Amino acid sequence: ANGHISPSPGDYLHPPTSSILARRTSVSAESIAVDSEVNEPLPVYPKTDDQLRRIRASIANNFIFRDLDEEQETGVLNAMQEKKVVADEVVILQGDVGEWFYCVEAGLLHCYIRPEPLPSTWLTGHGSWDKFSQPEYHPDYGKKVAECREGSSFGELALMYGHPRAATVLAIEASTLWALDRITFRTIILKAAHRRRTMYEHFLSSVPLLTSLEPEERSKIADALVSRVY
Ligand code: 1OR
Repeated sequence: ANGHISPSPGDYLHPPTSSILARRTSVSAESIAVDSEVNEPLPVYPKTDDQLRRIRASIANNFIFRDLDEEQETGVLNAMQEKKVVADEVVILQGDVGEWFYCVEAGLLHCYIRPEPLPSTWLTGHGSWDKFSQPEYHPDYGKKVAECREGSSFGELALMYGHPRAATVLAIEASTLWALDRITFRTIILKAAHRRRTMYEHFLSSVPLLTSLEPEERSKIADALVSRVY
């Protein structure tokens, strides 16, 4: 509550494992020092009613925002900045340091992953890498792994794990994005997700049918839970 909570050793970042990448439906981030940055004043960029309406529409069906209460949502909306990108613009470059999380209001972007370190045959353009000339491969950025359209978001992994950007995100069409800074993302969104996960893990541990599961398995179920009120 006072912003000086010391995270326990288990509260620190772990590198994203392949299982985390495979289930990008979670932002609970295994364990993150979510309380470490709460003293930072969060940015506020005034918005028109039209901009607020457009952001709300863009995040309405995005699970990343599902845990926010009204005050937290206001904090996120305040901190967002509109960013227009043109076709062929690189929004995120694999390997860079992550500073922003992006929501897509309109447009289309592709995510690509290339092997690191780069095979030498890639640099010379010879050898057995002819598959990179196939449509699903970008000659510089590698294999296409995802598409980001209206209502989706990207750029959360580097902010969650403090790791270099895991993919390159390239605008295929001119696109309108809303960018959220790292501090606001961690302070509001990750914290809300962390709180949600802890609450559901606790609840799930009391369900007899699930007692034989590993904690890690219960965490995955916690992430997948959706509340229904009857
Ligand atoms: P970031 O901060 O690492 C690049 O910056 C972003 O690309 C990343 O966050 C994700 O938001 C987005 N693996 C890694 N990053 C992906 C992937 C991905 N898809 C989208 N991004 N995939 C795993 C491939 C083995 C594809 C999962 C469907």
